[in-house]
Amino acid sequence: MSDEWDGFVNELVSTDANYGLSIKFIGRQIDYDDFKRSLEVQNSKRQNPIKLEFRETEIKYEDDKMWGKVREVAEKVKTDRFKKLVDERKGENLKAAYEKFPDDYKKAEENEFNILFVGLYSSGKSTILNALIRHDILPTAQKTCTDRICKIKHNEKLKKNQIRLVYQNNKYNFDNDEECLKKFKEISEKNGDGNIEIQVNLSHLYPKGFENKFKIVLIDTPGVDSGKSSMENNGTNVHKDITLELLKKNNKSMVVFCAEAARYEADSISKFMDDITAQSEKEKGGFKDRYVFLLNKGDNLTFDDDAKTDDEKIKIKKNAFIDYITDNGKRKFVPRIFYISAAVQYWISNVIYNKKNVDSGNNTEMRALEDSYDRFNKIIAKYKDKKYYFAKYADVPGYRKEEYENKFNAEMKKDDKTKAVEIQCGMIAFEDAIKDYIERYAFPIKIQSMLETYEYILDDVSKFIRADTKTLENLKKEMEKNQGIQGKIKKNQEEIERKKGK
Ligand SMILES: Nc1nc2c(ncn2[C@@H]2O[C@H](COP(=O)(O)OP(=O)(O)OP(=O)(O)O)[C@@H](O)[C@H]2O)c(=O)[nH]1
Ligand SMILES: [Mg+2]
Repeated sequence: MSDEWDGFVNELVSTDANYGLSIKFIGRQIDYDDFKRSLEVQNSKRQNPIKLEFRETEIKYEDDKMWGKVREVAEKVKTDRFKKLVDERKGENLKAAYEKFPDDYKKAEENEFNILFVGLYSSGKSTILNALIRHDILPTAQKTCTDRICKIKHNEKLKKNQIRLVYQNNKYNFDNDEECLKKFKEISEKNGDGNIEIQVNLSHLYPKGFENKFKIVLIDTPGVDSGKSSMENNGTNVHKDITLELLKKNNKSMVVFCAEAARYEADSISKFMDDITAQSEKEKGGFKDRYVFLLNKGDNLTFDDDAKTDDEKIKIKKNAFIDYITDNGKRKFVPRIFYISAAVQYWISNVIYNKKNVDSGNNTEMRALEDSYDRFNKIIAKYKDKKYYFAKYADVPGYRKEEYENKFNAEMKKDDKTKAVEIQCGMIAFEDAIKDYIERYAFPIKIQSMLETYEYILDDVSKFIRADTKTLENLKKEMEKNQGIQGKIKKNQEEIERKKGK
């Protein structure tokens, strides 16, 4: 298949056909929007666009309604009448579960949506996070740097410049990045226990209408292959263990795996991939796209083969990476890959937009970041025909790429080179992937977590009361159907992207 392959529409309707396509859709609103947009983009690219008709659209499984139903059942489980039923049962497990239920339920309802940043040391996790949160508060360095887990939590009450750091029950408030970074380093340098929590306003990472539904929590982890970690612990890599443990505990979170575009081979990756593959095989439908792979430091990427076009070279590199992490296809796993340069995004967000003062003497880290920015600009300038560089190869739906291309052209017209370069460096595409993921899955995941807090209790007690569990059974059926449909649409989209890539 060639690059001109445009997906479904062309597959179903031949290029010279003069008939239209009538589509019946049953599913969630968000999937419908996605699907409709994809088909419209495909159609607009045809020489003879056909008439697309969306009819008999049946929007099912509305999140808010489902939330209401799960709550309704939970309230029933809390009643005295129900408690009496539990008391009458003999099982100790049931009683223990029932005792834990209110707390578990409350936690699931308050739901934090975790995004875990894992990967090799010095691959740029902390730099990526600084760019993502629009602050410069996580220490970054060319040597092994992060040595404990740091959680960055959304706090809607904080203003754009405000930061709160929580460590061992102490709260420190800052209104500028420098002070916070200083405190962060001070705590890291002491060999004390405990993880650091940062609170900032992360509104910009939420899709519209989702801010009140859960808290986004970004988690920075130490590099899994860190030399420092092994040396200090008799050769055992504690960092890897911490991270694997975290990965297991957060079996519903989004996982962002970071490596360098030009250096990703390491023994620890293999173990990681085995874990991830095993986990993802257990997961149904769309939850699979909770794993995202970032190939960072794209500004360092060199292409040695002059006979090939730039497009071909990136594709070859991407395929080599896919072969590596899937062990040449042995691991059944479809990775979503994003080439990025966090340094470029960091420079644009913090230095150019936020006007950070970089004249801080002999700062090698800053100089290195600036070098990356310059280098990237040179690459972009060299390829005059390059439209949107890394964003073009990001594993996002086609309509997103259309958006980047249009935006890029508009910025170039306005002669805003910074904004144009920002699109090219790939971070915007990655941020969109986060938003899309949240919009599509975070809420169903929350509902499912709530359901899980009493599913077992209800199953057990159901031997007594049929009426209440009927609601539960229906709910479970709906959840399953819902996931099935998401999975199917996702598969179609992947198919489209895959064929396009060939
Ligand atoms: N050239 C280039 N360098 C980068 C980029 N992103 C990060 N770096 C540099 O890579 C080094 C490591 O970055 P960190 O963000 O500390 O990496 P990390 O993954 O958090 O490292 P650990 O915490 O030690 O695991 C720093 O010197 C960064 O400036 C990038 O996109 N391009
Ligand atoms: Mg780090």
